[in-house]
Amino acid sequence: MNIENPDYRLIQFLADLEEEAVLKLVREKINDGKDPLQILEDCNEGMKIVGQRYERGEYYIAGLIMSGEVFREVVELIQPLMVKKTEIKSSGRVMMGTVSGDIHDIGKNMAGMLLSCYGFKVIDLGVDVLPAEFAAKAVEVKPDIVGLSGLITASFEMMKQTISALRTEAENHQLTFPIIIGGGMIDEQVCRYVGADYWSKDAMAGVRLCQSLMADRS
Ligand code: B12
Repeated sequence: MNIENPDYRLIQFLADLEEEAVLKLVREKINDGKDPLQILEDCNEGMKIVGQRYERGEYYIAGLIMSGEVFREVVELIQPLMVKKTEIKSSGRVMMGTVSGDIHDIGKNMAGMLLSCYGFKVIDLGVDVLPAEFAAKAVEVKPDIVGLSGLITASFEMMKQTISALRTEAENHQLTFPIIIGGGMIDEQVCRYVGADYWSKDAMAGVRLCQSLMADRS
């Protein structure tokens, strides 16, 4: 995704938790045929400001909850456009979930929604998923790619444990699948620490990565 043409009004409305103003502006943008990905990206920028305000003690947990609710409503408005936007054909199977101890799912759901739009079959295990659950499900569904999401620092350790469990089961059952990690605080260093194959902090970049991984497999 890019932020070449950010709409600072939308970013600001979301940062200020102005629910009605956000939804009104998003509806206007949809009616004007604006790029739905750009709308999501602007909202994502607003969420980052919410996080910063929370860190500075300007917002409390209620602010985080509220921002999540507003973002969910925006996704509801955007989702029908995304389905119509792309042709549906099977591109591969991606199993994904948020690791144990972490209940953030907005980014994971967004990545899953985009992957579905681009023809991937998404097996979503939900949030707070234990390493053993990931591993058992991988044996059952034999995914082409596994995506782990995590937004809090504590998730890094869980990603590490989850990846270790997944690799053990993959070896026992002769499965091969690359593992991608995603989330706002992920970087190359985290990727190396947890032992993932790839990382992405952008859902659309994640889709492109999955497309290129599938191309390499065929
Ligand atoms: C909304 C929110 C919440 C909501 C979540 C609602 C929900 N259903 O998800 C609620 C209120 C539940 C919440 C709770 C908490 N939160 Co919170 N939360 C946020 C907030 C403001 C926004 C997160 C978000 O949804 N962003 C929008 C999405 C679209 O962005 P994203 O998740 O990064 O996803 C993008 C990419 O990362 C990528 N992506 C994500 N996953 C994946 C996976 C794959 C495979 C791929 C390819 C891509 C991908 O795609 C997305 C789009 O590009 C962030 C601040 C921030 N900006 O990150 C804090 C934040 C993550 N929370 C934080 C904290 C501290 C908490 C709590 C501990 C607060 C508390 N005291 O209880 C709890 C933790 C609960 C738990 N155990 O998980 C901190 C974490 C800090 C840290 N270092 O650990 C943050 C960073 C705020 C801050 N700056 O302090 N939170």
